Amino acid sequence: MTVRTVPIQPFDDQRPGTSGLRKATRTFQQPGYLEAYVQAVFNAQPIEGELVLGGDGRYFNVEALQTIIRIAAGNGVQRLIVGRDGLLSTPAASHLIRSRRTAGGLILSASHNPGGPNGDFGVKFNGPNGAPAAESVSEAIYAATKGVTAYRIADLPPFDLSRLGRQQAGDVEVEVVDPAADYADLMERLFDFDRLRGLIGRPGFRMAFDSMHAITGPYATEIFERRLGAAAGTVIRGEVLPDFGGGHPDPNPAHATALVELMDGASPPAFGAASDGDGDRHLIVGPKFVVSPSDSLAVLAANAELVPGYRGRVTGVARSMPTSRALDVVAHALGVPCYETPTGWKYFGSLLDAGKITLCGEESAGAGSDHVREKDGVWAVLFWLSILAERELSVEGVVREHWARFGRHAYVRLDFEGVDSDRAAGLMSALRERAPGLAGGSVRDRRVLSADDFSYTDPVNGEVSQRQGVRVELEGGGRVVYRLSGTGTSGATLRVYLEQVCDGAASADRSPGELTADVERIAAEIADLPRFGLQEPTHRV
Ligand code: VG1
Ligand code: CO
Repeated sequence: MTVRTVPIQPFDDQRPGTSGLRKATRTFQQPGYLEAYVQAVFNAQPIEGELVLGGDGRYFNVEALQTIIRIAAGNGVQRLIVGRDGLLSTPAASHLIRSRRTAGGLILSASHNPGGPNGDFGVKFNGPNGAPAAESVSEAIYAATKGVTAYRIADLPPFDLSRLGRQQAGDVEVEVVDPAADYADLMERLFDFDRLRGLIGRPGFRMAFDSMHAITGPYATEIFERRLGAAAGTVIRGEVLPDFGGGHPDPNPAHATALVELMDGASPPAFGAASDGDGDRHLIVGPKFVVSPSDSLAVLAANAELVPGYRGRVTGVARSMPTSRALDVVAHALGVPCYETPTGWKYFGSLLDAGKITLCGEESAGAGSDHVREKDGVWAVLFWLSILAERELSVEGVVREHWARFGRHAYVRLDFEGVDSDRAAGLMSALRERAPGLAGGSVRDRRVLSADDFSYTDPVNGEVSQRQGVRVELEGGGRVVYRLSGTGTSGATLRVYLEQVCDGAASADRSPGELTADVERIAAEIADLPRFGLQEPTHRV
């Protein structure tokens, strides 16, 4: 096998964000761009052993995989496990890394960002525990990108990724695996599939799962239709398309409009769900009722005793800082600790590995557990179905009962997209300066209990992550969080997270928008949003 060393100029924009390196597809297609980044990963993190490879099926996925196989070979990797047709959902890749005891994996995805030649592409590196590279490793990769002067690539013919089984070329063996099989087996070990079949077979029960033409199509079809017996057609938009059908595969009411319309229409299914580009997020919808992601996480934790895989074994829970504090209330009732981490799954890995937490999640519709080291959309849907099977309640009934018992944390996120990067940075630095002085005073007649820029010290490894977002806690159960997105590919996205604790029963018929209106006015005043030209958000989710 011939290995060539190809000289290259380093690129200066390869810093991984919230979840790996995410850029416009065209950026990734520049000569040497992908190669330089992948070489930097190997330079920062030499791989001894097998590597898992797969992606969410977006445009450029297969070409990029073939290149990565050759660079991996050039760097001494002799065995790779690849999903058929280059497909692996993020949680399934995490599972393969763990179950096959490999040295790690590369997942090609830009998750909820649109795909296609004019869309986005991404690469993330997960370590041998199956978790996204920790911040320190991501920083080491970034440092390596600045010093990459050449990449090593093996001269190999392309592998046939449509054919299951092992193939050898040069010194390299590639094993092509069914992307869904091992993952579906894992789900069968965690959930009681007989009970789920009972629910799905009940007269009158119908469900819809919207794969948004992204990676969960094959997984949802295998699990819901084949293994659980849901009617053909339960999985909608199940075919994986390179441009996700032109859509934006983010499972929230702003983008999963087909599902929300179905659930709002005449004779809707009893249960609706959707997942994102790479299959790690979930949206749960009942007839005319959308579950807020932070509530979904709290509901899963509150009902963990109903699921065989979690009965009697929840040691602790965690949520990202902007996620509503609904989870904290449940943790208190369960008598287990609740950790607050920065945004991004990489911060949960150490807590999961150390057994400090069993369940965790984020307001952006990600929830997961110690079964893998990523968030997991199909898993969350199976968890919800398990709750419905045991509790004889509708989706709305489960949530209303949750609110009545634990209180309600009304929640809205405002996304201001396409903000000029300098202006966004100016807004955040003004906020950082102003925050400490707010505590003890009042804004619009509400007292500010505390205000700071969130800093996190990992309780397991002591790593410190600073400047993770400005949070302001208000008297009367209000909270505002401001941070800049780390997954966008052009300009800046400012996220403003609004939360208001309410009486669960009394507020049940009111919308999150109404309930957070006062907090929203305070949020605009504190950050002086109008002065920065930010009147109306691009989305409210
Ligand atoms: C967003 C979400 C965050 C999530 C991240 C990756 O990051 O807010 O909660 O972990 O996407 O999710 P940001 O920095 O844009 O707010 V995914 O589904 O893209 O892997
Ligand atoms: Co995702």
